[in-house]
Amino acid sequence: MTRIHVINPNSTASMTAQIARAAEAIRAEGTEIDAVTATGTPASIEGYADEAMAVPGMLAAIRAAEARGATAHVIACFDDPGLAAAREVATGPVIGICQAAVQVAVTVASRFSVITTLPRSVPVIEDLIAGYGAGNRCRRVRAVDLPVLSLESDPHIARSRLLAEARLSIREDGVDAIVLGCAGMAEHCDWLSREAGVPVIDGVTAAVKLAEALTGGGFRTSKAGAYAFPRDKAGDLARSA
Ligand code: 5HY
Repeated sequence: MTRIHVINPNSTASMTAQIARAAEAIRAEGTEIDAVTATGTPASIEGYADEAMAVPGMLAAIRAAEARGATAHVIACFDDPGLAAAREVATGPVIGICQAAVQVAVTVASRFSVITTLPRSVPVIEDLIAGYGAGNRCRRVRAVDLPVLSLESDPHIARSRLLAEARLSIREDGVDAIVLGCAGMAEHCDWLSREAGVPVIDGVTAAVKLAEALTGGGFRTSKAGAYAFPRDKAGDLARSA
């Protein structure tokens, strides 16, 4: 049985619904998608403080999903917030949509650029991509200069900006693929690929398919090292007394 927990770390349910639609559209026969909106987290994640404030609610959702039998987890936020912490509390594999999108991009293209929302997210994503070892394959991280939630409230503006930025990237960056740098862009993926004429990679799709593959291969997060479950500290002080 494959049951993929897709957690939206921000607290905007309508964004989770869009993410869930994208996951349901590409899931394999027999895969269950358990899409969840985090509670007590920012309405959208735009930078380091929002990320930090989203992690506790996200970890609680991961623990609850494990109790419901999740075989893998997808963190549906392109900042991959709390990815390592999530792996500590999970038994199934935990996949961030940025990491998954990057793995697909370096497999299907020689060079890619990312298009995200606000300029403040550009260095965050640049550092993520460098950490995933793909810095030499990513030409540039671009931004459409729109807040995350306006992708939903102003979809026509979002599409025109995405297409303009994608065309610039193909011309200026010399890329053969584009990565969408926000979970809230998922529903524009196929349209943008047709209009731009290059493969466009949505991290939700990439992560859900990777989660299916890892589940199918029986892979689980290793508890032999840094991703071991968090220690219980209750007895530590008593021992040192
Ligand atoms: C995301 N923020 O995918 C990120 C990406 C961004 O609330 N969901 C968010 O645009 O910063």
